[in-house]
Amino acid sequence: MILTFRWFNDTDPIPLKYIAQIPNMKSVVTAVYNVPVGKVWPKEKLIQLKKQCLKHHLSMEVIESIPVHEDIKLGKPSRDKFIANYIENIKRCASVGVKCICYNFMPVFDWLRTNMKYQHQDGSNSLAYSRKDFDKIDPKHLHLPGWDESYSPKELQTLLKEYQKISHQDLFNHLVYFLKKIMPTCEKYKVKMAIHPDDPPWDIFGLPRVVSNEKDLDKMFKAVPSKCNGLTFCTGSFGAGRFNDLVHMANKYAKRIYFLHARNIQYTDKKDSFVETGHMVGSLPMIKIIKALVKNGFNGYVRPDHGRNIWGENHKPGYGLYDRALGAAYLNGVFASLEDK
Ligand code: DNO
Repeated sequence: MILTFRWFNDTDPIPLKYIAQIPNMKSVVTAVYNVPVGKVWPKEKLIQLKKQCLKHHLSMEVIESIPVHEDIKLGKPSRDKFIANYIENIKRCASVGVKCICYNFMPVFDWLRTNMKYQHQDGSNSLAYSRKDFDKIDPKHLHLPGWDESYSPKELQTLLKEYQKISHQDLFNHLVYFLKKIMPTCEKYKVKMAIHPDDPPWDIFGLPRVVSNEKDLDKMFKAVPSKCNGLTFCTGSFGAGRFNDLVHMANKYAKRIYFLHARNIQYTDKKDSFVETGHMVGSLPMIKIIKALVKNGFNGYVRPDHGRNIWGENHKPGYGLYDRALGAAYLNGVFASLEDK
């Protein structure tokens, strides 16, 4: 495995120097953040980011994310223009050595939680989701830190209305259209696309979601079999859906998994509520999942995903240094013992 760490570059209070001090850290996962969704990223910015990483002996091989413009997800006529820009971004990333691009196809909203600072008994805090709190949310006024994109209340209203006409099958068709258009470029420049699952893996606010479970993945890989069409296996996202058998999925899709987001959650009710926990402890069988991946030849990028705020840290939810560094140490141990033949 290749150990990586997400870094929000210009806005990230965590210096690359600290990231580089984590044992076995190899690569930085980042993106260009100040360019509107759908526009082309300046090449100079990518070169500058790469130089910053190299200064600390870290590579920059994974981008998370190049966001997909809503017109592509909605299948509007303007999508071709945005897909052309997306293709240009893939080429520009490839030109600075990027090998894997994480993205998602969730309409309007990225990941969703109902509590940014759930207090644990040990004094740490983390992200959490509860159905009871979810039911109180007005989607027209929603913004969560850590999202790649967010909209004004007016834009949200318009978008939500536009999606009323879009069925699951429509959204899936639009995903396939997008993938078929970008695959030739990915193949030519050897860039692997790694779609991030829906988080949580079910429809929210009446919006369709099509990357939530095994059936969705089978359908997507059947429609677009190119090897450049791959998956970000986000354990916490798939795992929030109790219908998902993560060990089975890790076995089945190992060869399509190019990026592992490892994080754990603890179920807090019998239905769909959960809190995020340290990487080692929780409801998800992390060791069994990683064993299944390694057994099936997984050799991709791994990053410790969301951590708690611990040791007095008060960071962007999920993205502090300390708990993610502990997660990295844990993942190092698990992978080292399994990969040692
Ligand atoms: C949350 C992240 C997601 C992810 C996007 C990928 O912490 O895992 O925001 O980056 O869904 O496009």
